[in-house]
Formats: sequence, structure tokens, C-alpha cells
Amino acid sequence: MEKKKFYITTPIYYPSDKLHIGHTYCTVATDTLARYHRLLGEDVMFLTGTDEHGQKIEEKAKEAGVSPQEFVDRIVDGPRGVRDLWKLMNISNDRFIRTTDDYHVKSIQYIFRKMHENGDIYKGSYKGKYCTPCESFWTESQLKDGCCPDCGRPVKDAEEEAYFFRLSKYADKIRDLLENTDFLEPRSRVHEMVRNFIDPGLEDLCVSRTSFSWGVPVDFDPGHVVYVWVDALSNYITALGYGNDRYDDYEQGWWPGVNIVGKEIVRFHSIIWPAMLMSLGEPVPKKCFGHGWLLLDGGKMSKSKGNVVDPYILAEQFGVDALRFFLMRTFPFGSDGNFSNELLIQTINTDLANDLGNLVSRTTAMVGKYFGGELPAGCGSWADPAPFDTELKTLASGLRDRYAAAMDAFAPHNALAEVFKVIQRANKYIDENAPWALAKNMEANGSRLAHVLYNLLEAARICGILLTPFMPESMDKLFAQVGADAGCQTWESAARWGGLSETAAVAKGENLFPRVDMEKALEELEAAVEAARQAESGVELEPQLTEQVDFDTFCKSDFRVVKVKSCEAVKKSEKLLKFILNDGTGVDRQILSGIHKWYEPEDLVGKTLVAIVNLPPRKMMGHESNGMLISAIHKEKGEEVLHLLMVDDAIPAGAKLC
Ligand code: ME8
Repeated sequence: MEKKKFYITTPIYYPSDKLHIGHTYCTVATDTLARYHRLLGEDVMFLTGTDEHGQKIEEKAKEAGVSPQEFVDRIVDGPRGVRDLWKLMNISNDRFIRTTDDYHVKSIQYIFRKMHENGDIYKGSYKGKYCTPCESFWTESQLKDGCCPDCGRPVKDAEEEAYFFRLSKYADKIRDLLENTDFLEPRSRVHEMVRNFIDPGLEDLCVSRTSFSWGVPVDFDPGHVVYVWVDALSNYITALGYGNDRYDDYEQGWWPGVNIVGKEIVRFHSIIWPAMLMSLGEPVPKKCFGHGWLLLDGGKMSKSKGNVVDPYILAEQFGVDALRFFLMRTFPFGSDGNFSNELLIQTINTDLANDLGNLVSRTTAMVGKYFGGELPAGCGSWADPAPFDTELKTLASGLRDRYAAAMDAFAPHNALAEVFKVIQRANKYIDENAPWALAKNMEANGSRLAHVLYNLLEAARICGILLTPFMPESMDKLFAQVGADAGCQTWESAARWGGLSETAAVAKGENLFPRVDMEKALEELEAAVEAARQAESGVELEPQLTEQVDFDTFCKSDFRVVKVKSCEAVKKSEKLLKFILNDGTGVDRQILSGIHKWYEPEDLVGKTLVAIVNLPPRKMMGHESNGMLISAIHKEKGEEVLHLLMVDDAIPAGAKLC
């Protein structure tokens, strides 16, 4: 029998900057759903990619002094770029589309032409409010406090000859789709779309631009490029071969699919995208799910706000699976959530180290200690089950269906909550049975002990199967430890208590999820973030000297706090500044310093600095210098940068540094 086809997509990302934890959240969620459907035995196609055209990219490339293509290539394919990130995060996409791929460009021209030929695209002139960062035109009524309703930045008046898509023609059909089907979820998003966009009346949409050139050219009207959203949204079908001969999956019945998107782009996906498909005579997506945002300090992450969280750093410090798990466990998928490092560490410690990790390590250790790593045949059954045996078995055997109901409702956080109820029940079962007490009299209680341990292994195996979409690598390790072979890692066996061989080889392996020391981890994170910031800004630091200086020699240097009484440039010198300083002795001290490149003399008067005062006097350009001002120096993008050491003005002149 042919397997059921399941096609799922993430949004395609703007490679205008490196991706952050918010993007990772969306892709991990989609990957988890894709893996879940593979576990169900379906034939899955999972698409992700990058959305590379538009004015913003054109401008960024110009700033960086490279061509737009070079600019996007670097972020997509370069080190620590988009592809590297998905590889690191164990994202199992089957296809990766770039909107600059030739086959996609060809399809976009075909799609635009087709909608033009059927009369749904016509030429007009556009007057409106344009938000450059979002590449969106808005009507006056859609603006929020006169600014872009999406990003809150100022908009500008814009007018250009342009093509329009007859979005208004599809208003009734879109309303019907939104209100009378379960196409868009969560349901709250339906009300939002209808109230904000359909009720006020859908206007035709401007779908070409002449003000920039980094886009797909309209082939029958050079000078126009296709509006970036028409280009981007179509990726979901061009990646299947619609309008091109690169793939033939569209004809093979992979469409319609499921589009997972962030809440701010639900408008594009639930109104414009279905209308485009209706115009093309193609089926609308099976589902559009609008997830919430990960917030930092209550606001959306963005590079321009400087509050982005780097997924590389988190994955490297805590492990990919722990990060994947945290994202799915903590934030209800349809709502916003507040990200914090503390929350991440708490989740790892509570759920992974304490609950799941302990269940597996305690159980496998006891099988090793009391039975040499292999339980006796027959241990799976027990003639007179205790009430807690039945409770654990019932809870674990019914888990798969409760989990499936949550996953099918796009609520992975609820699916995980169900799994953890079983894990917590199993841990309680250990305490109820006190295996260490049973082990004291193996002759009398050995078979009961074996049965208890078998039940625990079974609970861990079932939970392991259902956690696989969330933490694929760690669950492979779990299966190896509890002795679950491929036959008892399947979806079918997740609902079958007793699937594990009674005499499986059990081995206590490495700790699946080590406990994290909160304080130490936070400090390490801070250092890693700072190192990454420096690497990105091109800061180079001098290597530290390893040659030691003895303490007495060091103590001979006399460092003092000094106040700048006057400062002037030395004539005929580009570098030198002449300082008259109060060093606390009552006699002015003159020091010359080659720092004019970084400081203007008038900016330094009154400042409190540090100088070494017992260097032998030196003549510079005819002036005597009695000491040296202390500065910090580093390189940035190959250029030397100097900062005079300035200290608290409350410190009196002459104070000695020690
Ligand atoms: O929107 N929390 O690309 P994009 C959760 N190219 N999700 C977040 C997030 C956060 N803090 N920040 C971003 C685009 N996202 C278009 C898509 S699809 C045809 C074209 C999500 O790189 C955001 O909600 O700006 C969106 O779904 C995705 O990352 C891509 O954002």
C-alpha cells in the first residue's frame, strides 16, 4: 500500500542577518512535526530554505560592499550560516530552496505570467505608505501610530507604476476558508485576520516594484521585479516542481501541504497565499499554523535591537537535544513565550537530568548491579500485580494516543507534558517498590525485583519512542541503554506494553543529560557571548605573555592616579599630545603621549587617568616627558584601537595603584 504523503514547510528565512533562537524555534518545531509524521510511518517531505530577494538585501549588500548574491551566499552557505545551523540542530529537511535558485526564478516568471494572462494581475500606479525593512505597503488605516503595524518603524510615502493582484476578487472565498474550515490555526488567528483585514475590505495588492532591481524580473515588462512576497510564498510549490522541470513532486501529489509560520506573517499565508493559489487554479494548503514569538525581556528579538540569542552558543554549551527539547517543552506553540537562559537551565535540570535522566540511569544501574545487565526470562509478567504496577502500565500504554492527539493538534508542548507524566509516575514507582530493599533478599524477592525493573525499562522505552522526534540523538542512546532494538522502537510498539525483550542486554551508559551548574553555566555563557561578539566585530586581542615577572620587580613600578590640568597638541606632530597633570605632589607633571589619533585634547581636560611616574625622563619632539599614561589597546578589523584608562573622578590625584 502506498504510504500517506505528508508535506510540511517552515517559512523561508531572510538571510539579511544570521539566524537567532526565534528562527531556530520555528524550524525545530517543524522538524519535530516532520519526524513525528515519519514515526507514524508516513512518507514525509520537509522543506525549508531562504528568501533572498528584495530591497533590504540589496541595501545590506551595498553597505557590505559586495553584490547581493555574494551577500546572501555568505549568510546561507558560509561558516555558521543558515545551512550550518540546521545541520547542527539536526534538522531533517528533505529539500532546501533558495529563491535565487534558477528553477525557482523560472517558476516565478511562469506564475506571474499565468496570473497576468488570466486577468488577475493588471497594471496600475501605486500610492501608499511603504515600510522598507518589512518591504510592505500599507494603507493609512493599517498604520499604527503612523508607523508600520508589523515592526513599528516609520513608513514613507511612495508612488510607482506597478502591477496589482486582484486580491479583492477573492475576499468572499478567503473569508469562507478562514471562517468555515480549519485551514488556519490557532483559532484566535482567524478572528485577527477577519477583523483586521477581511472586514475592512480586501484591497488589491501591489505585486511588482520598479524602485530596485534585486528580485525576479517580470519577463514581459523589464524594469519591474516581482514583489518579494509573491516570490517567497510560491516557494512552497516551486520546490515541488510547479512551473519548472527540476522536480516532478507536484504532479506526484505532494501538494497541498502544511505551512508552519510565525504570527506576523499569518496575513501573507492565510490571505494572499490562498488567493494566489485560487487564481492559479491550485488547491490551498491543508493547514496554516501561526506560532507565537520567543520574546526577550518582553520584546521581539531583532538584530537591530541587539537582543538576539545565538543558537550556536546555546547548542554548543548545553547540547543540541537539550536545546531542542527546551524550546518545545517550555513554550505553548501558538503563544508568545519569554526566553531566558535561567529557564533553559532549569528545564534541563528538572525534566532531563532529574526526571528522564535519573529514571534511565537508576534503572539501568540496578539491572547491572542486581542482574549483571540482563533480566531473567519471564520477568515481564507477574501473577498478582500491585496497584502501582497496573497504574504505571495503564498510563504508559495509553500514552501514545494522548500524545498523538496533542501532536495532531500542533501542541507539542502538551504531547511532552503527557510523556513527562509517565516519566514522573515511573520515578514514583521506583520509590514505591524500593528495589534496593527487595535486593537485600534476592532469593525471596529476586523475581519481583526483576519484574519491577522490567516495568521501568518498558516505561522508559515507550517514552523514548515518543521523545524521538524531539531529541533524536539522545533517544538512540536511551534505546541502547535499555536494550530496545529497532523492532521495539516503532510507533506500533509504543502502544504495546511488553514490547521489550525480557532478556534484552541492558547497559548503564553515559549520563544522558548531566545536571547543569546554574551559576557556572551562566558565567560561561556570558564569556561565550562576549567572545562571539568580539569575533563578529573583528576585535583582535594581543596574546597574553607567558614569561613571568617577579613580584619585587613589578612592585618597583609606581602607578598613580593623575588629573588632567591641560592638554594640547604638540606642534608639527600628528600623534603627540602634551599633558600637564596633577599627580598629587603639588608640582605639575608633564607627560607626552602619542594618542592624538584617538583623542582631541579638549576632550581630556579634567579627566582622571592612570600613569606610571617613575620612568626615566624622555625627550619627544623637544619636550620632556616624565612618565607614561596607561591605555588599553586592541585591534578591530585590522585597525589599532586605543582607550585611555579613565578611573572614577572620586579617586584623588596621587593615589597609588597596587
Ligand atoms: O518572515 N520567535 O523571514 P524571517 C519566534 N522571509 N519566531 C520568530 C522570531 C521569534 N523571536 N523571530 C523570527 C520571513 N521568527 C519571510 C518568510 S515565507 C514564504 C517568507 C520567525 O527570516 C518568523 O515569525 O523574517 C517567521 O516565521 C520566521 O522566523 C522567518 O522570519
